[in-house]
Formats: sequence, structure tokens, C-alpha cells
Amino acid sequence: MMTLPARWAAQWARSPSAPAMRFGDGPWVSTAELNQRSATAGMALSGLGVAAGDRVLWSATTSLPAVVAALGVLRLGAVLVPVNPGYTRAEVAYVATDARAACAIVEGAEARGWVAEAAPATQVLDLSLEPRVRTGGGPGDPSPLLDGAALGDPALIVYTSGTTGRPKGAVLTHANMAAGVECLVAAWGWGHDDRLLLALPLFHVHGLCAGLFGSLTAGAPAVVHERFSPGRVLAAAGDVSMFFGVPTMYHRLAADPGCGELRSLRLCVSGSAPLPIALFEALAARTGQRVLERYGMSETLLTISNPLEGERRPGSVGLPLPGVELELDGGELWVRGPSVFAGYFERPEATAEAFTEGWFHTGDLAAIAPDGYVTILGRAKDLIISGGFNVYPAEVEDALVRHPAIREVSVAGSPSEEWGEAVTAWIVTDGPAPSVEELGVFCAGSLAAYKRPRLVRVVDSLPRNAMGKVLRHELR
Ligand code: MCA
Ligand code: AMP
Repeated sequence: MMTLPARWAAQWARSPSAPAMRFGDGPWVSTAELNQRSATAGMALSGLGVAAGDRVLWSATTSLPAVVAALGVLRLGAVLVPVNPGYTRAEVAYVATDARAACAIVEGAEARGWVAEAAPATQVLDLSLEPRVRTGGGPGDPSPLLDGAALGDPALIVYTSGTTGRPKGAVLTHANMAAGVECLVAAWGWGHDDRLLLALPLFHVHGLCAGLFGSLTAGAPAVVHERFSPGRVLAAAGDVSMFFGVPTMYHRLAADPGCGELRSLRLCVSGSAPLPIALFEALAARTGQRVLERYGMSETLLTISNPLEGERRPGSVGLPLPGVELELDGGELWVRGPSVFAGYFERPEATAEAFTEGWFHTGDLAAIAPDGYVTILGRAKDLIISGGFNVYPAEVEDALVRHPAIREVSVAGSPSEEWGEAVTAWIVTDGPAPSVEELGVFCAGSLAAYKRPRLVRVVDSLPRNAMGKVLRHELR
């Protein structure tokens, strides 16, 4: 087994004129160009003092310079820490501080200022990798060894709240990444002739590892869209063979009069949240696509998938991918396998709590049929999934309870056809109740847009158990 960057570099050198990716309707970027530009990025970072093993925060919307910078980080053997470019000052500052990044590559000028202020030792760069706020670092090796990371070295730190608490950095090694990505390429028959339409954000495992790294590993070109738009996806469908999306994307595609354009694709995959059976069936009827649903987590990469050949069972996430073992503990799904992460960054206790003898506790409730098909039944963890993005109720409650008119608040998800779950706040007020719009403005400084409540319900009191804990399921 090789690390992914070493494998990509070898493939790029073998077929330098192959198309690697294009952004929207822009020109194709060849593998030779990607090879040269990502090597230059890795060397530039090294020249600025970034070394193998250093953590590099990376926050940008989807673009070629953003992809080149991320590949440069990985080729240098530094550790990529993706951050949502829609995060607020508080959210960015938290990750910058917690990860103790040597360097931050940040697209937005305002966000660069936030990182510089929160983490003065971090060298802050824009996407051209020019130092913008020179604070830390120093001259480094201008001719570093690229693609030299070992399989056991960390490659990626993805911030996620796990089953409880504040966001923690899940450390994925090069071995985890290679195992997780290579098994998808094999399971989904991903070949050079495929073209993926990639409109997922690149700051999550779904878009980054399955979408981008999957394409690079398969040696198959990707057509990359900066943001998802159903019209643009359907207009591009004739030019690609695969599409990966979250259920909210499929909901919007199914509602589009042109959704029949999906018919020509070889494979449509859904994940990150449950794909409702009714949506699966509507898509099958309108497009002929039996969308392949699969399951994953930031901590484990993708571990369960419906088969390419054979039954794609609606409402089920399918069978464990090769090398993955599953177990149920009191209904909770436990996972073991080569793509399961090494642990949470500098949190030995949280890591110890998340594992039992190598089995990772997913916090998801599941059932396994006698023929092995897995159904995700719900969650043991307090997590809302809205449009494929995870929202932790406690974080939203902490922001809302600061509002002067809110005495008590509890946050949970309400069923939503479009978003899967909609972030909903049940509030007990002092005086006139604030509107959902007012609360949105109120938490705009502390919560990214997708975490803000979409629904507000005023109640006289919150249901609590004998210990005083709010019973969220009774609210829903
Ligand atoms: C955007 N908004 C949202 C969401 N996305 N609100 C709630 N939930 C969301 N998911 C906000 C916008 O900020 C905006 O707020 C308002 O909703 C309307 O935006 P709209 O233009 O309709 O939304 P959009 O920009 O089109 O985004 C919808 C989306 C997006 C394309 C479905 O949410 C998305 O890309 N989701 C994919 C998430 C993902 O990749 N998850 C993978 C993580 P305002 O009006 O205030 O401006 S899970 C993972 O990686 C594991 C391994 C796995 O299994 O895959
Ligand atoms: P994240 O922590 O962002 O990686 O999100 C992982 C969580 O997304 C999992 O623990 C599940 O709760 C959820 N998830 C991912 N794929 C599916 C799916 N196909 N069906 C149901 N839930 C899913």
C-alpha cells in the first residue's frame, strides 16, 4: 500500500496529458499541471517554514488554487485541517487555537484576521501562499522531499463533535485515507473512463475524500462546481458518468422539471444523512436511477455501502465495505477497520471513551438484517443533520440563551422534507418572544448560517426528567 499523494504523483508522471479536473465550464487542468502546481505549493510552504507533520488550517471555497494548496500540504507530509469558509469568527478561532496550526491557508481577508488574532503563532497565508500576516514560522527547507510521508503519519484532522461535547479533531492517517478511498474506487467500479460531477463542499470528508481524492485515486477526471445548483448539475449531466450528493441535493434535483437528465449517469450515490425511501422511489421513477446509498463518518470515512451490482435496498445503507467489521452494542453501531481514525487530536480521554478494544462507537443506532444489510434507525448522540451538515444542539443553545428575552432553550431537529431535519429552538421567554429572523441576526456572530434555527416554538416550560435534563424527544 502507498500513501495517496505518492500514488497520485506516480500516476500523474505516467500519464501527464490526462485531464484531471475542470472547474465549471473552465478549461481542463491536466495531470501534469496539477503535479507541477501542487509540487510548487508544497515547496512554497516548506520555504515558509512549514514542515512535515505540521498542521495546516485550510479554509476556502472550491477553486483550483484551493485544491492545489490542499494537495501541496499533503505532498509535503503536513496535516490538512479543513475548515468551513462560512464559519464565524468564534468557530474559526476555536479550530485555529485547538489545532495549534503552524500555518493557515485562508481565502477570506476577514477570516485571515480572525486566525491571526486567535492564534498569533500561526503563519497566515492567502491562496497564493503569500504570507499576509507574518507572525510565526521562519525560513524552511526550499527543496523538501515531497510525497515522502509514511502510512502511519497523520494526513488529515477533521473537526467534528463526535458523540458528545465540543468539536474535536479526528486524526486520520495516510493509511486510513488510502484504505478508505481505495475501497470506494474498487467497490463502485470507478475507472479512468468515469467522470464525477463534484458539487459537494470540499471541507468535509464526503466531498474531499470520497469526491476529490476518489477521483484522483481512480485516475478519473472530475467536473467540479463551486456550489451545488440543480440546474447546473442537470445541464452538466450529459458530460459526466457519476454524481455524489446528500439527500437535500437529491430532493432539489427530483423537484426540477429537468431531472430526467440524470438518466444517462452510470452511478448516483447518496450519503451523509438518511435518503428517504419515498425520495429513492421518486428518483427511480423519474430518472431510472436507483441511487446507491452508503454510510460514513468523519472518524471512519465510508464504511457501509449498497452494492454496485446486486440489490440496492431503499432505506438501507447496504453491506460493510471490504475490511470493515460491524457490531451492535445495545443497538449502537460499532465499527472496526483500516479506515477508522487514530483518535481525537490531543484528547486521550475522548479517544478512550470512543473506542472499546479497537471498535469505534458511532453513536448511530442500527439494525443488521440476516443477509447483512444495515439500516440506520436513528441516533444515540444529540446530533441534528440538516442538509448533510451536522449541528450540535448544545452549541446552538449556548448561543441562543444569551438573548435577553430567552430564559430557557432547548434545540432539536424537526422533520423537514428539504433539509431532512430543520434546526428548531423551543424557548421559554421573559416578555415578548423573539422571531426566528431576530434570532438569526442575534447569533450571526457566533453560529454559521446552517446552524441557526429555522423554526422557533414558544413553550411555557421545557419537559425535564427527574435529574433536570431536558427531554428533547418529547419536544420533537
Ligand atoms: C445552507 N444553508 C443551510 C444548509 N446549507 N441551512 C441549513 N442546513 C444546510 N445544510 C443555509 C445557507 O447558508 C442560507 O442561509 C440558506 O440556508 C439558503 O441557502 P441555499 O442556497 O438554499 O443552500 P445551499 O447553499 O444551496 O446549500 C444547500 C446544500 C448544502 C447544497 C445542500 O447544505 C450542502 O452542500 N450540503 C452538503 C453537506 C456535506 O457535504 N456534508 C458532508 C458531511 P442564509 O439564508 O442565512 O444565507 S458528512 C460526511 O462527510 C460523512 C463522512 C458522510 O457520510 O458523508
Ligand atoms: P460526520 O460526523 O459529519 O462525518 O457525519 C456522520 C454522521 O452522518 C453519521 O454518524 C450518521 O449519523 C450520518 N450519516 C452518514 N451517512 C448516512 C446515511 N446514509 N444514513 C443515515 N445517516 C448517515
